[in-house]
Amino acid sequence: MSFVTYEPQGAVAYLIINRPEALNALNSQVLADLDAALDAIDLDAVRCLIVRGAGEKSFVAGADIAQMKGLTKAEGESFGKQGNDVMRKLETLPIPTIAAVGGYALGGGCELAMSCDFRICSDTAVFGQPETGLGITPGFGGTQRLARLVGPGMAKQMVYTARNIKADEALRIGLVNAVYPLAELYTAAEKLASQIAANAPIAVRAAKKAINEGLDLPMDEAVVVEEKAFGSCFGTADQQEGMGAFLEKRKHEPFTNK
Ligand code: DAK
Repeated sequence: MSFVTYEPQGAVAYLIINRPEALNALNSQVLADLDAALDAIDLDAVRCLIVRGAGEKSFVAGADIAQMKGLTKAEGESFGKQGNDVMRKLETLPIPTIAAVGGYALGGGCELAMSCDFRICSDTAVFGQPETGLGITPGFGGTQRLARLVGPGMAKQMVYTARNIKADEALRIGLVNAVYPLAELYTAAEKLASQIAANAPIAVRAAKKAINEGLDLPMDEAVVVEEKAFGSCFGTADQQEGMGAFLEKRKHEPFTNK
């Protein structure tokens, strides 16, 4: 049985970390299942992915502490690499991804959420990087993505103090885009995902790639990345239909991903 459930619902799909008895903590089997689930996504059919945890209490409460406790230095590095490879696969998935965080997103859970394009959360959500309180550093990109998202000062404060923050603070520092009552979280995620899925997929994917790649580049090089992304949309059926519909003052036909 897999610890990750994949649920396609038309153009939107859910990826659910399904290990509620351990608050969805990530052991190497969960990471392997996540890796396989990402590989299995039908990128022709799915236009937006929602990542969530099973149950009402937790998104993911971190990497599995019970598994990590006995690791040697070499095994720790290998576990870190397995996690990093999966997070990077998620981050660079061609389609947009939304983390819908209902409850705990700690350590590896915060890192999983940060590997998505953006995050929304429940008012019960708790974020944090508790690793230094466990005698380790954050290991699935937490020392890298958090600083890029909320700035180095706030990231360092969170990592050094290992203090958890609640949803309202996560919103204030820009770690999440919006907070909803838990009962409304997944409906809100689906609404956002449907809005994304209704736009031209080639353009949305090219925009994602351009934003991600440009963030790591000096502006002179970043704008060249953007020019290539922009150019790649021209001549597509969706560009012709989108612009044609505007000029003809009508609603565009559903985009075809062509
Ligand atoms: N790992 C393993 N099991 C966990 C877990 C975790 N991270 N979080 C929760 N569980 C398990 C609990 O052990 C408990 O199992 P049983 O005792 O029932 O068998 C079950 O989930 C329910 O948890 P609690 O009974 O503790 O539930 P509470 O409501 O009382 O508390 C909590 C919820 C989220 C506050 C608490 O469970 C908690 O503090 N959990 C640990 C949170 C945490 O510290 N997360 C960060 C983990 S460290 C690296 C690679 C990776 C990493 C770092 C470095 N390199 C290679 C460099 C990643 C590190 C982390 O993510």
